Amino acid sequence: MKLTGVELRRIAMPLVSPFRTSFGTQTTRELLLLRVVTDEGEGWGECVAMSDPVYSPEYLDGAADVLRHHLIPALAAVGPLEAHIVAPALARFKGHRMAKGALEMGFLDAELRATGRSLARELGSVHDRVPCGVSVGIMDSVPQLLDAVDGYLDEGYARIKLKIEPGWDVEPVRAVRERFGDTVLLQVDANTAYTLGDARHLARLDPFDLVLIEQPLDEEDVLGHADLARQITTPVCLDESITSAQTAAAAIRLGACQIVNVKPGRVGGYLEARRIHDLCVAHGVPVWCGGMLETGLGRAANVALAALPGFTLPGDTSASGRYYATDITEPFVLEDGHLQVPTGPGLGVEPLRDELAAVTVSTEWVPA
Ligand code: SMG
Ligand code: MG
Repeated sequence: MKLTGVELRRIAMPLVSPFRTSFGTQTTRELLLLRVVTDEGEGWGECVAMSDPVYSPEYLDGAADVLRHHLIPALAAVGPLEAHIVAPALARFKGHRMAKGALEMGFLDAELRATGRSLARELGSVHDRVPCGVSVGIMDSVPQLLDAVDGYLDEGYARIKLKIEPGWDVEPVRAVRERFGDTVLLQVDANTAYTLGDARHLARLDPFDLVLIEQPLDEEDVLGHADLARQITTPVCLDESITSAQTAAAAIRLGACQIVNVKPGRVGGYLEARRIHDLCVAHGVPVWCGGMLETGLGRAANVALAALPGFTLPGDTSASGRYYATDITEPFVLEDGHLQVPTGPGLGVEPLRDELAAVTVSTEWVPA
């Protein structure tokens, strides 16, 4: 394939309800979509960076800038391209994994569409549907939280994840356990809101039989997570700290995580995400697929990844309706707590013209 150019499309999707985490509240999800145009056809990539660098160092304007000025020109200078060459061709640029991952995703989609292969098959999926969890934001009150959880359980979600922060942790977990019982798969995500000094406090979550606690400490505090893991019985899962197969291997060796959250954008793409899956399988470490409030495009790819054999826990692969009244693709709808894995060529889904136009803020053509 030869790159013709990339269209960078900024979109803004209103959320069905505000989503509050330990680092802030979102009411609209801004995203950057990439339409990768080659001499053999087009593919779609989705950059999961957020508007502000509060989940990770990347942010949308920065991602657009590095794509425009560095990543796309570097790929344009490479001869014939295949998706698996994208990451090595961009390796001399440090970081910017979400931007790189979006570009690789666009090439993967283009290549697979051109050859009639599905992403799920290409990655090595073994299921035709995947069980889904839901991430529940921090609320103003416990009754409000219980109503939200009740609604999600009614919809059929197979697992509940509560966002936590200091002041919103033990009580909401206790309340959910008391109201919905011990059989609900329940886990928590702190998005780095604690320090190792909070170990005794976090041990108060131990009696609630949580599946895991996700990223309690700073993303760079891998040793702190290893120390914490020895002081609590809830399994520690890393999200923000796992930026590559290499950092995953180190975290596992150090005992910093018993479970790994894989987000393709965070680790530079679906091919690196698969390597992390393979690494975890080799170490007997359960993995699950995280989410970044993707549109139907990123959701399709996440569901394909989540169908790999090592993904033994339900992911944050919720239905489109969890976040968006209208998705830009045919919506993903929960059936019996599961989403169907797309089987068509490439991502297996495409943006709907009018829905995409309705949320587009700007487009920019970056020629190769
Ligand atoms: O897509 O369902 C989703 C989002 C799940 O909680 C979720 N993601 O740290 O895991 C995480 C967060 C990151 C994004 S929060 C704005
Ligand atoms: Mg997380």
